[in-house]
Amino acid sequence: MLELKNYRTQVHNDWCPGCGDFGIVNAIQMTLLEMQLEPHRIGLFSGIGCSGKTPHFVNAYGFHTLHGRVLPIATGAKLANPSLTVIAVGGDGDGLGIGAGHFVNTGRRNLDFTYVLHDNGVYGLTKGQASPTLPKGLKTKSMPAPSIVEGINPIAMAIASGYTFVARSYALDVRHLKATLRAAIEHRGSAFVDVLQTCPTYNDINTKEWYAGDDLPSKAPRLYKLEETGYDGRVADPTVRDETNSKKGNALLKSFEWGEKIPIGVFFKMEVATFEDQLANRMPALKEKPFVEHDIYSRDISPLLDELA
Ligand SMILES: Cc1ncc(C[n+]2csc(CCOP(=O)(O)OP(=O)(O)O)c2C)c(N)n1
Ligand code: SF4
Ligand SMILES: [Mg+2]
Repeated sequence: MLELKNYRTQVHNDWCPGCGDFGIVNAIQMTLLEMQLEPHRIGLFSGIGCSGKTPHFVNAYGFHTLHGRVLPIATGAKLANPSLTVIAVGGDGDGLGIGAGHFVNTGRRNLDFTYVLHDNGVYGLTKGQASPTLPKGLKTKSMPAPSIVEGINPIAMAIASGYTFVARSYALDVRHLKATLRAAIEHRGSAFVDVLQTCPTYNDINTKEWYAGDDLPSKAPRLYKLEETGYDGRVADPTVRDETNSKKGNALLKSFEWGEKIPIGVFFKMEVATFEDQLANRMPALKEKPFVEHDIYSRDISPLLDELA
């Protein structure tokens, strides 16, 4: 029986006190524990940013990659060894700024993996510039003037790109985040989880108090759970185009709800063939065994060279 300590490392953590990233790393460890996934069967990859340090603190395979490049690396790992549980993590700048092209094209593939976006509205590591998710007109304490560009809606972008599981959670609601991560990991296909993350050092707008609704006359929390409202984003039969389209449309509409009320939970879910399954159908050698088990060094490639000569 694996215990929480099996998912922890001894690496010193230098995130700022109160950073929402602590909630995310705790939720990841608790999800892996709940699922009893063995650390050597997990690949956890990150981009660059404060969020990029996450794999340092989780005992699993994986690494801290390059800014905006976590998704190609996670894709390579999953294709080489489909038996791995692959989780990619990264910041909103990492995934929706420099890595936006990879975000879109990875969604189109429907690889069986999970992508966790640390959505804090700022470039935390580089001292708080506006990230692509910061709405137009807002000015955090780290900015000299309000943003004059529109913010990206990550949920809408994920749905438009083809992710087949699209959800949102909150870094400071570890119970909800754990349940959402588990559902994302269990989903067969590309799962995207937009995690609203507080950055107390640079983002003084989307704070813990703001999410709790302290500034509202009602004092009611901004975040509410989709699953408690009767909303159902699951496509029962993906072969029925009208159903798929209407579920995507509902999810898009919901994703633009942002203000006094902000939905969290599963916006969209659909089970269709994964990229790996389709690839294995096309390449018989992969059906037999994964890339990682092929002896590529002693393989005789002379028939292939003769064919190309
Ligand atoms: C190619 C490249 N460009 C720019 C940088 C500088 N840089 C490092 S982290 C970062 C942004 C981090 O913001 P985000 O991805 O939102 O992560 P956070 O720190 O907020 O978790 C930038 C621009 C870099 N490391 N590499
Ligand atoms: S700068 Fe923000 S995101 Fe980075 S560790 Fe500090 S609080 Fe967290
Ligand atoms: Mg960020």
